[in-house]
Amino acid sequence: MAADPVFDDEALEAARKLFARETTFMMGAVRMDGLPAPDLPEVAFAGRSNVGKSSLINAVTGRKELARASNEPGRTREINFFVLDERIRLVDLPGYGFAKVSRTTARKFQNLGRDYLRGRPNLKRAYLLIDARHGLKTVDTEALDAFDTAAVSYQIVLTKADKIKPHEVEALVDKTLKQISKRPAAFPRVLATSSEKGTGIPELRAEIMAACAVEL
Ligand SMILES: Nc1nc2c(ncn2[C@@H]2O[C@H](COP(=O)(O)OP(=O)(O)O)[C@@H](O)[C@H]2O)c(=O)[nH]1
Ligand SMILES: [Mg+2]
Repeated sequence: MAADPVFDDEALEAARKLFARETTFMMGAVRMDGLPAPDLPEVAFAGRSNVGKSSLINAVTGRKELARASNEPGRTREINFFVLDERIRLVDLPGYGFAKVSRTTARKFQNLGRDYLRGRPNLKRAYLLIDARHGLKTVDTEALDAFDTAAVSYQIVLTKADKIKPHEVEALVDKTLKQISKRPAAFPRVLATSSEKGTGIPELRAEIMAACAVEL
């Protein structure tokens, strides 16, 4: 919802074409030593459970069932890897802020996510998803701290923008930009998306393409 479009029509069209190519589920990993070799650029999606990570991966790849297929019980606690056009890996990190699991169990998943973020040499950018109805919560702030500590470039993506009014989306983008302005690893753009309506999806594709420095 930025006033100046960051990507021109050509960049958006290139990204549309790239993401129209095949995306496949590669594998799930439960431990750091089970990760695929770091031989492709990766972007990772992080956020609280239910924030809309799987829906967003489905929306950018135009595949309704892709991430849901990996969303069976157990799978959401793994790191799931999807490969686009055999050139970019999209990484679905375990959700944090579980209400129903013990703190120890929750911490273990967070550690896997944190270890991944800390130690992944081919990670080009992490997307931290924030529910547009709620904005940044304390638990998200902890995730931001972890990103900043790990010096991983991350970008905030608001999800479910269709659930609030357009002027509220704009206000939340501005507020969130202010909240992250002093964070060293935060990318200075906030993207508002709706997987339901498709809002912001072309822009997110272009962001990913640019972050991975991939050309058509
Ligand atoms: N209205 C609306 N609902 C969404 C959107 N994205 C996700 N949801 C819903 O939010 C719930 C959680 O989504 P999911 O992608 O499974 O979240 P995850 O746990 O982060 O992977 C599901 O019921 C989705 O249908 C969106 O853009 N708009
Ligand atoms: Mg999910």
